[in-house]
Amino acid sequence: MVLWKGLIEHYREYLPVTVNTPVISLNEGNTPLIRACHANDIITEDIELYFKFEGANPSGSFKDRGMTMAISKAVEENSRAVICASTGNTSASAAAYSARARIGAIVIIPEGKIAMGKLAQAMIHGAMVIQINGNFDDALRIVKELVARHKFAMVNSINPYRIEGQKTAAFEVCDQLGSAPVYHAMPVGNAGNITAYWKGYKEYFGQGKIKALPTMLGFQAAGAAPIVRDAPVPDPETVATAIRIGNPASWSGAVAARDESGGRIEAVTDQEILSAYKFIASKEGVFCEPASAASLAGVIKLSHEGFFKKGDSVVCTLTGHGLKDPDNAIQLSEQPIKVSADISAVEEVLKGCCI
Ligand code: AN7
Repeated sequence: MVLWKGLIEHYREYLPVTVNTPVISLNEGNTPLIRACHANDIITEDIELYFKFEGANPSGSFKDRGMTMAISKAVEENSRAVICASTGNTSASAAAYSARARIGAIVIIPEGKIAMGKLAQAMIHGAMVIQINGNFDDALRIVKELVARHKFAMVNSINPYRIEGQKTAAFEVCDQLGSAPVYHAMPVGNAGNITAYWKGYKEYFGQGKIKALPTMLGFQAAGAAPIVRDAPVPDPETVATAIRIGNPASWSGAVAARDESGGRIEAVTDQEILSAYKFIASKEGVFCEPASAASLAGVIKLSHEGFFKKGDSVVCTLTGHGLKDPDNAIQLSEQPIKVSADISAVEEVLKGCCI
């Protein structure tokens, strides 16, 4: 058996690490690329649809790819504490890797607008959790001001090591498929991930590992779609709290990925997001969080416009695990049937079902 040692070890030659970098890893990466089996239900054209399930990372989101790099470099540079603003997943990941590295983590989050599982993670890993009476954009502004004054290492995706780690997801997709997909679809919030994937694909192309580049498709929530509208959104709002961001830090990276690849960045409504979210869970057996489903919601929307061709391979990144946000799952599902604890009561509700 060959142990997967995490993405820094696996893709070391592509990453800015040296023999002196202490690798802080939770064996992240190597996530499944799952072929959709019911794509025909929702997509007009006969495409090959795949999910890159990043919820299978150790803290349950793609953020672990960037965080193994950012925390390893922070330790190499003798930082004692890291800081980030977050809609939840960055804080969960930063807290986990900081715990492992035995350094402090400070996370600044919007009060009441982060999914319960993510808050639980930051707390149990021992981060200092500061909730502000504002949104993610306010939190990021405060973090930027703090790092200008104090000696914290900032681990938001403005930190270039985060992008370096996250680009390995594109490498994995190519290694798993044997080529780049024709289209790569993903949710866009702070826009670090689309920037990272595009960098990864270009590097693999430059190394001759793939013969063609994919076209990048990014999707923002309609109530938080600054890149689509080409202007910051002062009060972003969406059920997909992970991407409730009005002024993305990697805005220009996302625009470059779109334009260089000849792709699109479009908006999807909360209803479209939730319907894709339910489809992925109830028809494909994959539980992702609502923000992740923006990728498939966008692919469905484009398919209705006749965008794809028969046989196109389309990869949707499912960025985070559904367990992070149990409240949305419970609210959108049929409620459990309550009966007394005897077999006849249970049989009564089963009548007309399967017996
Ligand atoms: C599940 O945790 O910004 O476009 O602070 O958690 O790279 O920001 C999370 C973002 C998509 C968007 N899906 O990625 C944070 C944070 C999930 C996410 C995104 C996020 P970017």
